[in-house]
Amino acid sequence: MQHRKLFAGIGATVLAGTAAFAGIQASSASESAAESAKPAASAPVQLDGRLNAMNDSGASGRVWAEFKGRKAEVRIKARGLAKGLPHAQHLHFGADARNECPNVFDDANNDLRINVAEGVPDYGPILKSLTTSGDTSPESGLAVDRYPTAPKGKVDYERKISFAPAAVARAIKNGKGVIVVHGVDHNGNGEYDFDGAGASELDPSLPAEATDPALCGVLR
Ligand SMILES: [Cu+2]
Repeated sequence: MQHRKLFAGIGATVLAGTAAFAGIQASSASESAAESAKPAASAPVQLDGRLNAMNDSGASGRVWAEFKGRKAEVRIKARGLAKGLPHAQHLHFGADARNECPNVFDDANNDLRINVAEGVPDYGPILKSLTTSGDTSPESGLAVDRYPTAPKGKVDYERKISFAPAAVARAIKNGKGVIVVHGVDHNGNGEYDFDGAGASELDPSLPAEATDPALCGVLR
């Protein structure tokens, strides 16, 4: 019984120690200790996820989020991204979305790319723009001057993000948020240009290279 508690997870280990002491007095005491080992509503919720390459970006990464109530400390570490170019990154969520990452079958127009629009049935619209400063609403989705630029292809990002309403925060905590890092240098010429894949379906003034997803991962 005590043995099982030790493997019950982060935080529970400490409580299991308390239960061991309580167990000396009475078995009912050990039961109430087990009861308190259940996370309270306000206890931090830890999520993480692997970021997998999309569109042959060659990138890889990881995401973590620690929720305290409706606020989350979000961290993204990635490598292998197009160097020295802005990489828009968002937390996507849609109540009607599948809450997962796209796959090759989502390439509706068979152009061998998954653009942002083709991924929307999977990950939904932007919920949070994971900018380096200022606004984090969907309006900053393409604020390319406020996103990491991946020197040497690497991103190490950390920021506290507020979520509202509570139902949305709950959905993310329940594993329905999808992280997408955008920006793929399809033709490998060291810049986002229209020769790579034409204009973005989101904003024709931007090359599709700037908006195509490079990494995707579900935050669970
Ligand atoms: Cu996005």
